[in-house]
Amino acid sequence: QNIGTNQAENHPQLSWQTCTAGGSCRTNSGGAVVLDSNWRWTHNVGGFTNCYTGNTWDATLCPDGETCAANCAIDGADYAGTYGITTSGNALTLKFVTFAQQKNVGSRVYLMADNTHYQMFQLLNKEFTFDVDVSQLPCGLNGALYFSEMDADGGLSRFSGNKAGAQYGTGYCDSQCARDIKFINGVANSEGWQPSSTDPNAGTGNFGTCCNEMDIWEANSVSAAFTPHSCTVDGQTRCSGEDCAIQSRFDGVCDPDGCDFNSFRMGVKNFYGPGMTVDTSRPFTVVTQFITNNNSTSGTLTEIRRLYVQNGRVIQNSKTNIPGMDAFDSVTTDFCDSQKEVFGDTPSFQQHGGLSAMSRAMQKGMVLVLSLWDDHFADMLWLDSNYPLGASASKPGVARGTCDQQSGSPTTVEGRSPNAQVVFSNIRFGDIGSTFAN
Ligand code: IDC
Repeated sequence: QNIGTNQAENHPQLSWQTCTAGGSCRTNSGGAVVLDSNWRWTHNVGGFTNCYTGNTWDATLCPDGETCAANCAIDGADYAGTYGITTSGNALTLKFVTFAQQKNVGSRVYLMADNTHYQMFQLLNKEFTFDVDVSQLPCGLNGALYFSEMDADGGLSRFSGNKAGAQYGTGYCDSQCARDIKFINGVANSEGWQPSSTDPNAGTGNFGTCCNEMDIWEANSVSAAFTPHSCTVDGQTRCSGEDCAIQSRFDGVCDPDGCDFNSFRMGVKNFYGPGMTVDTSRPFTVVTQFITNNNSTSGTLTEIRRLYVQNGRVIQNSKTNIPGMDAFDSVTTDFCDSQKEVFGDTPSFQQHGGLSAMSRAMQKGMVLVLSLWDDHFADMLWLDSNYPLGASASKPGVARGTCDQQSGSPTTVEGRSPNAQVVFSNIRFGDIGSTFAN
């Protein structure tokens, strides 16, 4: 996994702020985003021959994972032209479908501290805030902002086969143990690669890449969720076999479902949406607070709180309105236990370490991920419609939003809404209460 030099890599600059109690925020220098390596042109070292085309590997350059990594390079990106990624001051826009020489769908970028390192965030006893415009995100899309427990250098120092590092967006991991990643631990994931039957640009290999994940924001204009996901492994970890949950969803080293707070799913159907309490036809501010047991950064995570600000008004999160549940308005162990029990869901979050595992990842430091995606596995119905298919919408936990069950197929959304986009802006991080006007 070498660096390709056919196109210069220039990270789009993105300014963001650090705030301290007392209310002062200062702009950090050097803020920028980098495109994940999976989206990049992958070709032979020093040449123009594709190592990977569409959703298949070149058998000559890639007879096995190690040789492939040694033979292949990932190149620089034309952020705006190829991928529809632009920044202006403190705002990042991710466009959905971009037609250049080829069709590109969605993207994933990471916040950088410098040219070769991701910005690490230690979230305990802190507050993370951003503004978002979801008005152009219809059913089936997900404009996501989240944290993954990736290496600061993308794995460059840990894996000799990885010569590209964070500068080229390597080292991704998440709690789904992503198996569509082309290089993991400096080795190509070409062995056992199965091209996707529905995605002309994706496939899955024998390996996956797992780590703790804190989904601050997974949303479109109809529904939103925030969700911690835990793992039994520490830091970015490659999985194979059933550790990647290949046969059965809950067999892996990470928790795929998480402990999700979606206001609609938690029984308040007029809270989030166009013209609602949080009016998604206009931009708004999303505040997330990571409360610890001793109100200090040395404590352990006990609660994840959510606030919104719109038109200068602070909006408290909706309160759970589900028979058999208390009026929870935040994610706590009690909320997770009660929700899983009342909805009849598998408590895989708790089984993989729950808030304690999340707490350890937050103490260590996590990387900020921003992405726009559509869903080839479940059409995003788990976020914005009734899910699972076939279950009665009146059963608590099934209804997650007002989208039609036919609305979210990638073919439909890419065809009907290629110009969809999300804008994330004004990222602020700091002491509790310091990042927004009360
Ligand atoms: C969701 C996760 C989300 C992930 C998505 C797709 O929270 O981060 O991207 O799955 O894999 C279910 C669904 C499950 C949901 C989960 C929460 O099967 O897909 O997880 N959930 O909505 N049934 C009950 C709960």
